[in-house]
Amino acid sequence: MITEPSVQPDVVRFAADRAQRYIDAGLWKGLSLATCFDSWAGAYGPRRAVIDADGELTYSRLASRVRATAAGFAERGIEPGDRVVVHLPNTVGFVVVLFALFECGAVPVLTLPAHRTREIVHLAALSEATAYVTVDVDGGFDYRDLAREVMSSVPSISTVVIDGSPAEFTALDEVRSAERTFDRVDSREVAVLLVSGGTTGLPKLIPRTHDDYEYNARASAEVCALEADDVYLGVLPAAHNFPLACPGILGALGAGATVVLTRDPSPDHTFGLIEKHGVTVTALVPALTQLWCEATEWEVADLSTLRLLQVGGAKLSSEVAKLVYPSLGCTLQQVFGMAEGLLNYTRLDDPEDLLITTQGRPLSDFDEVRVVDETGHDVASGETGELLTRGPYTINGYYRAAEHNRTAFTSDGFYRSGDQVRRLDSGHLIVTGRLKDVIVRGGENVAADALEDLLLTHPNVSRVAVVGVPDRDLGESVCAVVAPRGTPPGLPELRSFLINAGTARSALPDRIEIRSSFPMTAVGKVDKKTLIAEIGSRS
Ligand code: OOB
Repeated sequence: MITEPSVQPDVVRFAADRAQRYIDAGLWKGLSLATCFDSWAGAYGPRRAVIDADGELTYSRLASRVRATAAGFAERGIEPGDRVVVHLPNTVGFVVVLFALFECGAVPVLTLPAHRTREIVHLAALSEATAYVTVDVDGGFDYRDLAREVMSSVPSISTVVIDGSPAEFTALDEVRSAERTFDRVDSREVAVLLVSGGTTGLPKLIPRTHDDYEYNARASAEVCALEADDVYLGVLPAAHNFPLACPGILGALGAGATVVLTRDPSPDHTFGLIEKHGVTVTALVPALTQLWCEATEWEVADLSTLRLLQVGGAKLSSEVAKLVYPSLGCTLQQVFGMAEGLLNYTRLDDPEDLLITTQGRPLSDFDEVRVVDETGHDVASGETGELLTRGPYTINGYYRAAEHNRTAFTSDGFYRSGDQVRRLDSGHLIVTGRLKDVIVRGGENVAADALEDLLLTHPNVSRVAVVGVPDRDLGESVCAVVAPRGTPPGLPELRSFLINAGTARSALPDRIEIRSSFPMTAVGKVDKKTLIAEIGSRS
């Protein structure tokens, strides 16, 4: 028998007929992000492009820094197609490095500041990156120590660049050479490798092309009505899809707006920035949203310029959603997105009940969304099922992951999101849970999210995470981890509260843990895996 050699492509491309439809419809423009950036710089030259704690750059100044840095990268051996691990906090340096890599045709691997040796070594090795760009010290952590570990464990890395004091490495400020021209990159090639957001196992890499990512940012900017007078505040880590391209930094720069970047998401710092720079739009995860809303009670700052608060990354409870307008005075936009592609937005003129209770509807008319049961059949409208999707900016496979792609995608190219949703007749989606966020207690399935939603309506519960902890008799027991508001509630009280709300006895929490804070993932979602490990290690 002759066996085919196993060819494992790095990237699964868009099917030709779909690609042609996206081009014909004018969604994909056939431009690389470097070409786009050039035209933005040409159109908006003297306007302010980016601002951080150390200063600001106009579009023209940013463009010359980008061109000089791109030339410097090339002089240090970075070639078109090379992968470069970018591990930077929210600074102007991040924006310069990102566009300089686009300019010289390299592919940034966008890691988050909270990632540590385990993730960075894995991502650098998987992508066979040739360079690692990071910062000296941030948030009390010395990234140069991490750079040493990356250098010694990943043989492909030959260059380390540090934004700040470089120690034995190269300073970003020195990576500048006389400008030169680079060949234009094909817009169907990979522009960035994003990191998957899962909280289990090691992250995967998500290849986003120039065509799809540019459309992602431009269409998002349209939905948010971003214009040149807008000021976008980047609070979440800039390397995450949400603040990077939904519409985020790329959408704002494409619209000629100003981007303000901060490393400190706390209200006492960010409220001052909103007032100082006249911020109009920003994006937060639910936990920060709640903190910001509460902080308006004691922080005195003029937030009147803020017109839009985007919230996404995890389910926003309707309790917190209701607080946004009264406390911050701006429109709430729920965003249900994924680095893999599909974005859902509530629209600026949606009625209030949709803004508060739904996670939005697909960005593009070309997004295909299916809601299916366990057998893969479409459920009736309004029923819960798993969301499957494909479309003009959704990947067709993870990077270098042929094995995993076989189960993560259907045979006709739909991405299996693992998210459980309900679709309303308006097309708006309500996220009801994660397929995997189910606790199996004594053989019965308990949906953690459903319990969390109910518990949040208890007056003494400020925040809650329901997790399954290993249990000798039940397999898993249900633990409600509660950050209290006022007097901490007791277990009997919470159980009778849930019974009154119609919860089955088999799904009641077996225990309660009172905590003031939760462990968070790199972008600020509750990190249930760590929470379970912490609880497990104490029981
Ligand atoms: C965003 O992207 P990722 O890749 O970090 O995480 C994606 C996952 C989704 O599959 C879903 O499980 C969850 O995060 N998620 C939400 C949500 N937004 C994301 N779950 C409930 N409600 C929401 N609003 O998190 C992301 C990417 C782009 C824009 C916004 C968020």
